[in-house]
Amino acid sequence: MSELSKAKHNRIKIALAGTPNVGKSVIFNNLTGGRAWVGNWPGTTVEKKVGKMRIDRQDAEVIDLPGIYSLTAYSLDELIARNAIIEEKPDVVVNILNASNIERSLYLTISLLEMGANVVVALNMIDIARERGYEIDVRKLRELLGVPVVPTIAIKGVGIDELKEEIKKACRGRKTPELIINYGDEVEREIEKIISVLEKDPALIKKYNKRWLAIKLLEKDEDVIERVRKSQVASMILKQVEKSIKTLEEALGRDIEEYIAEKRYEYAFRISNECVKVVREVPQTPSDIIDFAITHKVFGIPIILSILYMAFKFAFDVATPLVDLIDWFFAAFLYDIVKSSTLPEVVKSFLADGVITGIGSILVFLPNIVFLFIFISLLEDLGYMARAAFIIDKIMHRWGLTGKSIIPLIIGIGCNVPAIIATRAIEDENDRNVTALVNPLVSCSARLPVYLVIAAAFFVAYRGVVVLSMYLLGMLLAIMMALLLRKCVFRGPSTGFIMELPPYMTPLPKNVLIKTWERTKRFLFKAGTVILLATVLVWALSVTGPSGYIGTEALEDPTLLEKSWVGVIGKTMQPLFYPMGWDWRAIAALFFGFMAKEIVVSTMAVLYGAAGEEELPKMLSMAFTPLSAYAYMAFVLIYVPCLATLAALRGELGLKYAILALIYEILLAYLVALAIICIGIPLGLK
Ligand SMILES: Nc1nc2c(ncn2[C@@H]2O[C@H](COP(=O)(O)OP(=O)(O)OP(=O)(O)O)[C@@H](O)[C@H]2O)c(=O)[nH]1
Ligand SMILES: [Mg+2]
Repeated sequence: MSELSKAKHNRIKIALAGTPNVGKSVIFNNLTGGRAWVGNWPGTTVEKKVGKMRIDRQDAEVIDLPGIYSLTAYSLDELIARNAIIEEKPDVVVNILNASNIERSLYLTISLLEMGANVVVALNMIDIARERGYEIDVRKLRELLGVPVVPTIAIKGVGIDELKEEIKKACRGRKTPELIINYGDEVEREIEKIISVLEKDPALIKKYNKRWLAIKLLEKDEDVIERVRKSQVASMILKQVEKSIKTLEEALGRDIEEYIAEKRYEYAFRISNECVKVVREVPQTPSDIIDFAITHKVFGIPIILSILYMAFKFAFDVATPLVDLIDWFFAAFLYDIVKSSTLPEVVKSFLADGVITGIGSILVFLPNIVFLFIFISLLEDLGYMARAAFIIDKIMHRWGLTGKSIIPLIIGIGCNVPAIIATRAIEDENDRNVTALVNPLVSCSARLPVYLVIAAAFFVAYRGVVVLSMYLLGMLLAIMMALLLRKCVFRGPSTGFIMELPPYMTPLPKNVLIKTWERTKRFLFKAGTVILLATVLVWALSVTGPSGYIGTEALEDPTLLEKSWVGVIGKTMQPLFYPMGWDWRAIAALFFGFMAKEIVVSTMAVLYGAAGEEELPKMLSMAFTPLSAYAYMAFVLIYVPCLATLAALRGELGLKYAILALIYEILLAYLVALAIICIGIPLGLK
């Protein structure tokens, strides 16, 4: 082994494990100075994230993991967490408990201790426990578990230094005493028998704690059985396990797996009973009263709609002065500088009519998008998003859909890519596939610029309502498609949805800013890469055609532009959209928008020769009617997932399903746009 890989191999590993939404990522950020995504709902972290921390002048690797309730994995994210603990064998496992619900957190602690992990417990959220009138006897807890316990309030950094100290001590080799639950004489006897067979494979018991292996085998843990299968004495071990299970199930008259889990729950209950005291009766907190209204069957939905409407109002109104400023910068200032320069005509056109017009037409909406991101981050941290999921679940469940889909669907409002990755938290494969496949229907922030230019052209007075209607249409179609896919392609029962409502929390400005910045960064990155490239491409294909170079005048003269490559593309596709009556330039924009939806706007800006947030809507108001423009917005909402979303679908589900998403979306978009026209015209709409 080379020195380098040895050094890497020997690096101290610290894993953070705990139930969902307990504050693991906040603690990770505190320990490593990292920027792991923090959100007030379970399932924020679905991938492992690695950071660094200094221990005794050495770099240690800290791993943030998805939340788990036990070491039995059901969903992909749980599998990631479990493998990181079982396979990678971290030197220390920092187990984060929720002080306001210790009993629920302890099952995992017990599982970790049984495994023989070197555990340090962080008792987080003691502020919330206190608010709820609980007092925790930390000394007692330490005594009962036999491991260090550090009370923390991660968001305020309270207890973090002590936690670091305990982690350091644990790294120096102090081994955790193995926690031994007595499962009763009969079970213990069988555990012993299994252990004696396991001992025939020294390599196996060197790798895993033997008592833990024996218990897991009795629990019929498939993953552990697979590991044991690799042993040379696998058949002996499995035969003994089978015999033991049979003996025990006959003796106990019940499922052994259930029995073992129950013993652990009992143990957790006993510990929590001994350590938690209710010092103050808190009759009904304001949060309970608010929750009653917010999650109410009747009021819940109107409240969601009003909050969404407020989000758009906020994003549009507050951002207006900034939008004007950026608009001036691109459409007047930069544009004029280039146009009045002495550069050659082609270069001037390339820079001004191509790059500045195209990119400027997207960047003017940056303030709207940023404000929307701020609003979403605030709602997430406050704990409202989890409640919205709870309300929608009530409806979805009636239709045989899992409410677990809701969180990824809500994340999709920001961007569909992380939303598709977030589906990993869904256990059932059918549910996961369906949720990922319908996710692109949720209107992400990339569609916003399209709605905004069209709304500015036709629906100025009720811009908020029109934009909101697009988001609702997207959600509705996502739910309908999910139903259809569930009935036709992914048949089978749907899993239940158990979600602990997280407590309401005051959003931390730092956290909101980090999340807004991360989302904005993704948008800016897109503007600087794929959108810029597409803009250059559109410009190039506008000044050239089958006959060769046409000249930059094409961008000012529509009849000349028709002779360009873009003209050929738009004109060829136009008959397909005959019923919708769209202009060929708008159709060509759809062609390029395949790469990213913002490109629909930048392409239109180049093709209509209209820079700025006022000029483009003016041009569009001549090219569309309100009805055809509305149908166009719906088409843009639905027609294809962008390239990045397709790549995410391919990564998560495979190429076959990515293609399925592409095809169904194009068909659906066409049908919906056509339906809008066919319903609108008889109603007298134009
Ligand atoms: N009041 C209070 N809130 C906390 C504390 N620690 C974390 N939070 C909040 O709890 C929420 C969840 O925090 P995360 O760090 O995302 O939780 P997580 O355990 O990583 O969650 P998953 O990744 O979903 O498993 C966030 O809103 C945090 O701001 C604490 O000690 N007190
Ligand atoms: Mg997390």
